[in-house]
Amino acid sequence: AIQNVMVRRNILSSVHGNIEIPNITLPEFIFQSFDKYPNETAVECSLTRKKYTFDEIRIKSKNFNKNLRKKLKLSKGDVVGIILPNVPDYPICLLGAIQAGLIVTIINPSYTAEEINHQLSEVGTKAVITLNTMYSTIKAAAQISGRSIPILTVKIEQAESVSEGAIDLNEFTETEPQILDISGENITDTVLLPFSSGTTGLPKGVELTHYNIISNICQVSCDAVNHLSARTDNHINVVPAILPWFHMYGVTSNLLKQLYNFSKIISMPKFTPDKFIKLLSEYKPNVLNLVPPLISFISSNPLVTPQLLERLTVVTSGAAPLSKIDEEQFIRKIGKHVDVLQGYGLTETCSVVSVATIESIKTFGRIGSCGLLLPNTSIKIVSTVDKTEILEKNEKGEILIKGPQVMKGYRNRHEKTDEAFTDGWFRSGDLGYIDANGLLYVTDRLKELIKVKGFQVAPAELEEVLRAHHDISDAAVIGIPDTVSGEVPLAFVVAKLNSKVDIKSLHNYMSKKVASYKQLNGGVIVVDALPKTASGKTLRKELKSMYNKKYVN
Ligand code: 4UW
Repeated sequence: AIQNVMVRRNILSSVHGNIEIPNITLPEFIFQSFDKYPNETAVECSLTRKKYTFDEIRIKSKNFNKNLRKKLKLSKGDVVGIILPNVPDYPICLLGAIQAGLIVTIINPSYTAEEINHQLSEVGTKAVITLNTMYSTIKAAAQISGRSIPILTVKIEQAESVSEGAIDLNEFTETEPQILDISGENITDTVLLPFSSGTTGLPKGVELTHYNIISNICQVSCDAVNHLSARTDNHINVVPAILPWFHMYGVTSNLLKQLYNFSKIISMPKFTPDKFIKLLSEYKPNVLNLVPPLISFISSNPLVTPQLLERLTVVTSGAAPLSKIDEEQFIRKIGKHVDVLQGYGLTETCSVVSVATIESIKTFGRIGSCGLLLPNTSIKIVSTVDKTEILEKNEKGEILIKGPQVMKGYRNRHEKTDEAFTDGWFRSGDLGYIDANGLLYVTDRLKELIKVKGFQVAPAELEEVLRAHHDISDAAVIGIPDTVSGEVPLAFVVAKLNSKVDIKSLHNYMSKKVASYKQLNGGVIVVDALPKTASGKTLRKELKSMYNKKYVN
């Protein structure tokens, strides 16, 4: 039952109380109940129809684990990169590498060679898994920093011939070599390294452990929170995987949680409106994990008819704020029988911190909050003015988080890790408050981060790329609101002495350097100088208000 939020010593704790977290490794946790439906489809590609059963995922990932160690001589703590779109082989690679004692860094396959190289080198990656069709791009990316690493590749079509120099993934998943299972796994060992820029600076590896990830799956799967109906012989949760598995929301909520709960996952390698609509009509899902731009897409596209979503009962939304208007439009079109559950999460918290539940919606209505804190999760709200801890309900401050899902730290970045914690509390860099019912509201972002369609865009990264341009001496990037993407980056640039910045060629330059969602779609403004603090730090806030004064009002 929902009661008033518990407050003790300035700490706001979950109304759901605490649950027990099993003391086992992530693969053991995921596989523990796979033999309930061994021969049922676990993941199926909506385009190629390639599919794996629960048993196939378990067996192939075990084979992959052993071959990685035997043939590539990889050992405990080595980092491997997965640079794949959502394909059914993804969980085999992920769980296989983790079983081998390796650490997996998940990389966006639409990244440019330089972005891929940054992530590979930042965490010392020893091998990568990618698509066969991407082999030469990935090889070139790895070679930027002089790296020659084994590249395993996945074939989309069976008929494809394996690229010369690549290792066919099938060679590592079909047979089990003679090598003992690894032993001595500690559940506080790091297993996953997604990237996040945190509150400031460049993207860095976020160290997540077996325990972090298992905790988050247990937290969102406990009776009070789980929105999936229990699987029975007569009921299967059909869940499309449109959210990319290289992002935390995708990999935990849209992949691992679904495997754990025996959903049938329908994967889609790349979102396109027509393929998504085809997926809906062919598979009639009952649960959708979405981000706000996808919710708006469903509301506004006349080809997405309510009939296509007739089996839908639950939608989750996260990664960026869901506006009241967007939520209302969606409900108006699809029907009041659908629960839209907004959640709040960060890569650093292994994804989810809080989420609305079917019961909280019933009791409190649809009021644009990010729901209730998950079990075992506490927060503090800290004043942005004087850093005091705020006790009053409805009063805004920075959200500080404690829970078993909070990361160990940023890999090889001790200073950044220290900055991210205050007395053991993780600083989210988000502004928000808790109301009298214990519902969390995230109202603004204090940190530099820009969110485009729910993806992270770090201003520092774009500024570094801009400053490397031959006509630019200084640059600052801010996020501005956008009706389609939520936010888009806008750059202020200062030209070098006797140089002129040509905006068209600057856009062209950026398109070669960074992925498409990081493009300066908010525009470029050439200025004489950037406002700075006495110590030389750019005053982004001033740029924001300058922009608002000039262009918004
Ligand atoms: N409202 C306002 C929100 C919200 C938000 C996030 O890319 P990252 O690091 O991570 C994520 C993860 C989101 C997520 C994961 C799993 C899940 O089930 C779920 O809810 C359904 C969400 O986005 O970005 C973290 C930053 O994104 C913003 C916020 O600024 C946060 O620090 N953010 N969710 N509902 N803002």
